[in-house]
Amino acid sequence: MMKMKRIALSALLSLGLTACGPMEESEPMPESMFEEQGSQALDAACTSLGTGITSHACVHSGNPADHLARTASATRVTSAPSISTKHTAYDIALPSGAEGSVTYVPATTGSYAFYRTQNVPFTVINGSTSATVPSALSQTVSSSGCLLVYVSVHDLTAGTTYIVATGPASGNAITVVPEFLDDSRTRYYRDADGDGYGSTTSIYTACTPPAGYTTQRFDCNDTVGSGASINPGATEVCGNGIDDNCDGSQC
Ligand SMILES: [Ca+2]
Ligand SMILES: [Ca+2]
Repeated sequence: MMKMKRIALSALLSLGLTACGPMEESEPMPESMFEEQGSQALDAACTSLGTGITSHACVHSGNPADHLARTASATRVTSAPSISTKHTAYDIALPSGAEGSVTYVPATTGSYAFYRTQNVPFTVINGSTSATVPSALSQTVSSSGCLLVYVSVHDLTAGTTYIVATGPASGNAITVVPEFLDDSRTRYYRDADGDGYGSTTSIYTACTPPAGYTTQRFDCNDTVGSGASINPGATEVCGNGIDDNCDGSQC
């Protein structure tokens, strides 16, 4: 019974707590995952955010109903206005020509992406220790029709009050969209033969997957070379003895 419970726990963890970076589902769950499940950080293999999480943030920034206004504190204090609600675009008014501060208290430990409308100084500070939380990843954002231009990812601990200091910024204002990476993961399937359809081996990540992965699945032959012409998008060729289009039958 204990073994079954452990297997079930392992399955749940792999579905819900896999770190941002790629992890082959066929790999066994490392023991460390059980011990560190509450403090996972951005995986070292994650070098950029995938289009899924960026599109998600852009939807919030583009929806007037998802916007909330905040007036930043002029000083770095843990009593500064909060921007802790996910899926929200915070329109932050900054002190004229100067930096301003808001706070973020994560509900869950993990990696958080802070998308924003200007690439200006942006510092995340642990309100308890005053230590700066370095960005695990930062990059420009280029998404058609989206006002978000920059994002940085920070590994945060649940319940800690973080001071987010930003600015000065043009117009003394900046919009920030906080996203939790585990909320916006996409499943990618291994496509060894490069035909655009993947096999059952997959990774589930908010990051850009390594080369050779696709969002389409159901490739019944992912063999390099010979499998490239066999996939759900192929035309069935009668009489060749092959299920070319992966529908389970030949004609
Ligand atoms: Ca394939
Ligand atoms: Ca067929």
